[in-house]
Amino acid sequence: MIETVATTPFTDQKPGTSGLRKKVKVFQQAHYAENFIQSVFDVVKGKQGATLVIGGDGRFLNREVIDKAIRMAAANGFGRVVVGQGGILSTPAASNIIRQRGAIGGLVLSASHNPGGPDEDFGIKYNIANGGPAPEKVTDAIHARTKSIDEYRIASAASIDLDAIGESQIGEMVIEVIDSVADYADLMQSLFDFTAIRGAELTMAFDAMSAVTGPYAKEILERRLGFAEGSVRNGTPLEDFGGHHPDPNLVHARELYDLMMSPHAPDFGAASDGDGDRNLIIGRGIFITPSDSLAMLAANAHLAPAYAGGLKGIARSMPTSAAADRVADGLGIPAYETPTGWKFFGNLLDAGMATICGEESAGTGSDHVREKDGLWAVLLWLNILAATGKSVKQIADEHWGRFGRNYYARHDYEGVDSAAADALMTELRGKLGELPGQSFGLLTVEAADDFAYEDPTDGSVSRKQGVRVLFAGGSRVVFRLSGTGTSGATLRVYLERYEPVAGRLDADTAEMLAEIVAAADAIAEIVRHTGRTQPDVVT
Ligand code: VG1
Ligand code: CO
Repeated sequence: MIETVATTPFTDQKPGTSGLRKKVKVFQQAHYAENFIQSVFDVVKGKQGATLVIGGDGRFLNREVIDKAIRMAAANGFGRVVVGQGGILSTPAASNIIRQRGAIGGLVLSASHNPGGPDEDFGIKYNIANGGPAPEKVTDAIHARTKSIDEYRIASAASIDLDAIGESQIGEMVIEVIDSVADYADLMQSLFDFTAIRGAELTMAFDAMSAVTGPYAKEILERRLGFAEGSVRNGTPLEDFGGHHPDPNLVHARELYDLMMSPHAPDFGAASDGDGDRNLIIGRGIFITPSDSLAMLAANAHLAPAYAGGLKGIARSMPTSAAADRVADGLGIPAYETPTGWKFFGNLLDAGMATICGEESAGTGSDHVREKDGLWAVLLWLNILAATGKSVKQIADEHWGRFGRNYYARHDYEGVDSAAADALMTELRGKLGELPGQSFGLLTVEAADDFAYEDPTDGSVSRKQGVRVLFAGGSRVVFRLSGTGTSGATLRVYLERYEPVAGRLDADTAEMLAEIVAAADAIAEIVRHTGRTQPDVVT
């Protein structure tokens, strides 16, 4: 009952920042998902008899692709597939299960913060045995395999029941359907002081954005921590996220933001994305940028039981603000700067060089798993609020009073013509040598480069990870193209200005960054290349 099916390669199966992401319609082409999954299996060594974890964020196509993946795993000799009930596993929960079960790896089916539904996006990502996204050498091997694949193996089987917890079999392979939430909720309970959080009697609003975190948040926040019923909003995962972008930023989580700025604001507001690895943090009357959140969490992490012994190091992606570096400096621990994407943190975490990692794109996490983790960040904030009795605003003000403030924003230009975006980056790269010494308004360029990263654990080098322009005084602008989009190009412009402790710590972000915004356009000629005078999204 194992069938070997002849196929021909697709030319567009190169994994991006976080796996292969395409329109659902692309994945619906005959053999498309199968080709990619077989290419993954072809590069996984030692799969005979091994355990594979499979789960996704519940978006349109989730069940269909899981069904194929399970039957292909059986035909490729895996011994056991562990799958979340209903096909549901948040990305951090999948990472946890891979680690707890000693699995060889896992397939995480998600397009994260991208919209879902028949006309929207889907994705497949392979995670390795440490629970983290496959590093570049693995994704490169998968991509190479997609270009030459000529057959895949699949078992024909009676339909697989993803809804009933328990075991069944296809041939020799066991399929184990597990509770999607329990192990993850237990892990969170082992890291944080749930008794203190419960006792603090805080109020909160958590927007699950009709995505995967709903069941996790209800179990942890409402059941285990005693937050009032209804504290979790949009808590039922929907195949199309109710038609919204499950992206926890000030544009797509506008309702939460408005609530937190209103007189009815609870103590704490938070949201997560499609697959549960991102977080948005808003206190009463104050939005905390993800870069600041990383820094504030790192500075206060010792207040939570799991981190009471201190941190080994802090890692951030290059476009993330340097606020975390100042904390590392203050704590006397190393700071690391990696390219965009969680896959670059895995080695640092495995080597015990870093404990907390973060990205400006609302991703924060620690060595408890090998993915960023939205609810983890929410719980660490709650633990800090409970332990200190302070408000989010107080924590932020005191942090800036101690370390200074990195004003920060990201401007996204979406759906830009790919050729125009490539031309912008190529021209920019071409003038890096002549930028130092040039002035733009009051800003003088001190250095400019194309970020390259050498992994300190294995020496692997990743080049062309984004153009950095550093100005005298610590301000900066970074340009890079997104690697997660599914149509056209997205230009991301990251803007940062440092104000020391004695400077203006309570000013308006847009006002503080205005000069850098003007310099960014002058340097990269955004208007000329893209025809856009305004970004589509400011976060
Ligand atoms: C974006 C973010 C990056 C993040 C990645 C995956 O990538 O910038 O920081 O790791 O999404 O996040 P890009 O290449 O579009 O800038 V998730 O939550 O979508 O898996
Ligand atoms: Co995500």
